[in-house]
Amino acid sequence: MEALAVYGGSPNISSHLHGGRLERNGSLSCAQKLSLRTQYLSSFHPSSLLSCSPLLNHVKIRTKKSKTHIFLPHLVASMEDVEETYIMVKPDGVQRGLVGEIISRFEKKGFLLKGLKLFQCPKELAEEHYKDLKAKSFFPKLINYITSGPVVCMAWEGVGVVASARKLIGATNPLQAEPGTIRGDLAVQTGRNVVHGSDSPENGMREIALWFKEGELCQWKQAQASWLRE
Ligand code: DAT
Ligand code: MG
Repeated sequence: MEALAVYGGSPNISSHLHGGRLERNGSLSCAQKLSLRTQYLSSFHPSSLLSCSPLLNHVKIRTKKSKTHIFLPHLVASMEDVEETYIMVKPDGVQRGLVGEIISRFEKKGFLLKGLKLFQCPKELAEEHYKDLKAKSFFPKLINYITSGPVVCMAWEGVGVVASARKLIGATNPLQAEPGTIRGDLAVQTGRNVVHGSDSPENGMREIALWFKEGELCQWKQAQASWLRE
């Protein structure tokens, strides 16, 4: 058996998923994506755990011999772990000229940038995005802040990207954020903490669907993919 290069991540599970019916704003709902992901993974029968499969046409495999096999559980595990997260440079980050610095942290880590735009957020969208905080006393100030100037919206993809991005971002209160994190290095106050990151894979999908329209996300493969994941 020869399997020299199996690209990790899921540019293809995503395009598979995005091939389905789209919601108003062009993205599948969390439930739709999870359901499709489950269907996709359950299509692997145990008897084909070590085989060639038409489902794997999208997987790039270079072989020395004519017959190719890959070990499917390994591939399934790597697809299962791929997540998407919504990262946003808040208006203070844009005004302070920190956009490049913040994008760079995620780029250097090796995540895949799928969507990027400068955007003036309307009040209704800010309220929907932060709806879980509606009862908080700081909610009106938070909405004013997020809508006070352009933000930079980003969709990032990768294995474990949600938790990793939260680590890169640091604690909500920048004074408690560790040095080396974005907030720890670049901010001093909770109400001006320069960047947002989704707090769960489900919210990652929800927020990307909220902030990006159909056609604004790009499916592509990183040239460096095989240097990031074995
Ligand atoms: P995070 O952005 O770290 O996920 P969160 O979801 O609890 O934090 O809150 C969202 C944003 O609301 C946060 O980035 C800044 C603002 N915020 C949270 N707690 C606050 C507080 N006690 N006073 C003022 N703003 C606050
Ligand atoms: Mg949050």
